[in-house]
Amino acid sequence: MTNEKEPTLTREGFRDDILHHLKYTVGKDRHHASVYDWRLALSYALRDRIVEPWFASTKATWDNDYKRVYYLSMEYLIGRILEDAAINLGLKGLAAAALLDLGQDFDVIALDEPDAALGNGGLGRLAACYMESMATLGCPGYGYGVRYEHGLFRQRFEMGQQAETPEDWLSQRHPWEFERPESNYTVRFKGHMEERHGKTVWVPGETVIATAYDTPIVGWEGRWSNTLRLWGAKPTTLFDLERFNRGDYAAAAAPETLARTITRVLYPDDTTYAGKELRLKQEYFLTSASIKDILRRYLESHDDITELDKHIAIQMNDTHPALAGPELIRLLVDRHDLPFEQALEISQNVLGYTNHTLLPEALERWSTWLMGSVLPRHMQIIEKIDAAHLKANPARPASIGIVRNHEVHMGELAFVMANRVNGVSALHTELVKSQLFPALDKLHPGRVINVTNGVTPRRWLKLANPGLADLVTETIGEGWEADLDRLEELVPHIEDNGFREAFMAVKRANKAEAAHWMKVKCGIEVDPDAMFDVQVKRIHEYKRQLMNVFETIAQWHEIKKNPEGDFVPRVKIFGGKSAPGYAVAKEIIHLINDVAEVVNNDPDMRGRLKVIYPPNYNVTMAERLIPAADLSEQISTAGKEASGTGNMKLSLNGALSIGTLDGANVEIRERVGAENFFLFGMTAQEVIERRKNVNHAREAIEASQALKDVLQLIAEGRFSPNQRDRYHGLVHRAWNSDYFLVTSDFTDYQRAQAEVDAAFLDPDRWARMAALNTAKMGFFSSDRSIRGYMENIWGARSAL
Ligand code: CBF
Repeated sequence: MTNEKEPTLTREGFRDDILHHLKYTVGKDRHHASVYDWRLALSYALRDRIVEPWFASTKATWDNDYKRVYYLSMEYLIGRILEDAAINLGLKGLAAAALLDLGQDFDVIALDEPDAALGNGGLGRLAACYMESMATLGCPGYGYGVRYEHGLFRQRFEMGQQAETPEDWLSQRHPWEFERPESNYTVRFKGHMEERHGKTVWVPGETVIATAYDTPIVGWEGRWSNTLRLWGAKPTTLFDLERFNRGDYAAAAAPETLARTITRVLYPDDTTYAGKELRLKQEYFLTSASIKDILRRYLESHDDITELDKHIAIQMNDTHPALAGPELIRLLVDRHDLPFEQALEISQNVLGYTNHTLLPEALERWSTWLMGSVLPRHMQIIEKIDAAHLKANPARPASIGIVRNHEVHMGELAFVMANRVNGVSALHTELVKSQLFPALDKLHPGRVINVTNGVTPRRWLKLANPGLADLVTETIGEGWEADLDRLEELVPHIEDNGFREAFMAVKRANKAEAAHWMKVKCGIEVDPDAMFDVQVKRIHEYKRQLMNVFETIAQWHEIKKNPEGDFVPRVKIFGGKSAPGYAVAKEIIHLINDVAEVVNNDPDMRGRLKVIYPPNYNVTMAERLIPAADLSEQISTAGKEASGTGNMKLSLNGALSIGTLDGANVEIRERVGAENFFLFGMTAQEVIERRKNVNHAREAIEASQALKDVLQLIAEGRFSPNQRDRYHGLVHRAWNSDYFLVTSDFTDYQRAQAEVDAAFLDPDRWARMAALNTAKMGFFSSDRSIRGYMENIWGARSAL
């Protein structure tokens, strides 16, 4: 189904659309309109253009009874929408021209949009890329999520330390969504179970209403559009009038407080009991409203609920929505009177589960007590699922039960309830089979499959790097945006001097722009001809920002020892947030900032080394920094990064990677060629072996004078002169525990960094390698990933 191009849409016509919305939707006179008003008017004018394909797509799905895919995710790291929508509609040029006629600048207006950060990192950004790719491929689908009032916190640095303040994206009008007060569901919590006339009845203790907000997601060239449906919470009773009249205002507002609390923030700190309960409620809130909505839609055009699995597929994005299984069974049994066994089978046939992590702390477990008190009916059903699984698999070892040690294991629940479980890179999938779920994999051979992650080239090349996108189009013609494998056609051009020069000129321009931005944002001047060495991602021990800082210190020390020496100038750029309760990661942030302070103020470092750490890394900042990167730091402890997607975005934009054999690095290296990837470090297997040596850290440090010096300098307080013992704990851990093997990989990392320097000193070689990175990234389009899901998991067909 294609959306017919609108022959009538002209610059003048679009200008009138903007003015119409400015006047009648925003209610502003053009002579008094602010940038915000213009942004709203432009957004509404663009949104109008999405409505046609959106309606057409929805109608086509109903008319043809296409299989629908439902993507359940607690996170969507959407970023800004305006420019993305304009590009996909093919209207960016027209919009910019129309605005110009009105004395406005498209770029200024686009910059005014808040960055919708309804996610923490990779998993949420992946969900956003997948929504866009599903729309591009015409995969009839819905994304379901939570409309958090406050997204991921805003990060500031106070004396070098992370401070968090609430993010406030909804304090302004959000022009992309349609509120659907008529689409609402009551979600229940707590209470108790009763047997009535032979039926189990759940008498809830608390209720809230989930109400829908729909954002149309338009695919490339506006050919198809899907819906992202986010659930907001409303109280079931507005307030308790009797209590209010008695003057007990706080108690009168209790229902509203419960509702607001549920959708107030992304990931409330769950280190407390109250936090855990809230998190579980959030997960159930998403799941329950979504499953009810899915069944309602299904029953509008089908009579037989037992045929559900032929018409829909539901994907659980990690274990967070794993209550989808028990909730679906509950509705099929309690509301549609199916026997438990049949409900179980149908549910298993529709559900898929994507695992995104091997980290034990990220695999959710809930105490049976908490689950039983918040969701008493679900606790019963989970026990029945567990018992049914054991009955069907009597050889199942006790160690892999869903309910064990008084806890519900959501990974096992999701695995048992899904017909397909997928890892997100080839290596990760092998580790899911061999380390995470070995016994379940043995019981269900073939259930675990791989779908390597991908990123949308529309946002991560066309939007983020217009210079490179134009060069690609000039070189290989149009069409690569929806067929990224065509980047391979760049390969012969890499032999051409002119192409390489043009390629590096784009990079140089991006770096100059980023340098200007860093000057404004951080007050630090950097040289665009220095190597931009970039590590942007969440701050976590396994991602080993610490190793990068150690190497920075080693470099600083080298320059100090030999101030007249020749050094390849580098700008070390960090970006990322730590979870608010993660003390060790916060200490790493502090250290990076402390090192930056010393390095950037040291006259010996001029023109050689700078450390930049702009606060509040988000999608928008990524769009700015990634196109400017020369070097991409992908240095996690092997076996810990499930895939990574920043690694793909950076390579796509012509950065060379320095990395371990972890996650999707392995596949990136296979594609760009070993000679174009700076590999170092232990393999996942070697990591396991290395840990068996209890003295691994001590031995590694003793073997490296550079590392010994680094630790000594930190311990002496050279980077924390006002509090010399600030990092004693950190240094002590490096010597004595070092679970993530920073010290054991450090020497090899330094060796690889020296190779990076040598390559950078040969600009022609570097240009070839960089261009080859871009040319070889076709595989990492999220379109390829979504095709994999459609074929191997969802059984869904493209409607286009
Ligand atoms: O699969 C998407 C990403 O998910 C994570 O961010 C996650 O939150 N589990 C992983 O850490 C990434 O490796 C992965 O790319």
